[in-house]
Amino acid sequence: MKLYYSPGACSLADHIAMHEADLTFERIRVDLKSKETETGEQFNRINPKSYVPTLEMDDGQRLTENIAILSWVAQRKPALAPNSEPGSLRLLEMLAFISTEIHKQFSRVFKPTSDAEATAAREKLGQRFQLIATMFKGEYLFGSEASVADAYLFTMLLWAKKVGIEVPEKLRNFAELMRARPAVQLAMKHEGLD
Ligand SMILES: N[C@@H](CCC(=O)N[C@@H](CS)C(=O)NCC(=O)O)C(=O)O
Repeated sequence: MKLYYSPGACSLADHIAMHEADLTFERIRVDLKSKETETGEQFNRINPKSYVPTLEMDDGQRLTENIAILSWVAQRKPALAPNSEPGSLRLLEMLAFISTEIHKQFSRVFKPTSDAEATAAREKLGQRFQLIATMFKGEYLFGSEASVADAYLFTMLLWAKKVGIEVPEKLRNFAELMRARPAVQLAMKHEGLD
């Protein structure tokens, strides 16, 4: 199994989740500017969408999209999904919120078409982080155990820190808790992140 990733990109969430699930996999770094892999392949040929993450299964099938890959990882290790009813839908709901309402909003911060757009996106992100902080059922999003959605949120919090977006104390504490997890430390080490 191969995970195509770029250091510090959203694929870090999948990388962390795969370690949390104790999966054995190869990591292939992708240069998102040149669209070349570290093995010298044209990434567009591997994933015509041309973005990470991309997961290649041992039978050659490829899975793309954070929501799908993280859901797949949670199916491999059900402890990484909430166990209260309806667990899989609550997970999907959370992954969709993080993906469409937080992750995608960062594009407008990283590559704004105007200063006004960047300001509006930062404001929106601040509100969304405030909101997600109220959704926690415990130390982690779904209670006392980490889920694949926590790996995704942690990655978004690294981005927030990088661009100086203030987040509530609950999220700062959560990020520290995540950072102490062996799976997170391993993934960050592999990606050359602090
Ligand atoms: N909808 C995709 C978006 C993935 C995405 O935005 N990937 C970024 C890195 S965080 C990327 O590879 N961007 C390169 C590009 O779009 O050219 C998902 O959620 O998996």
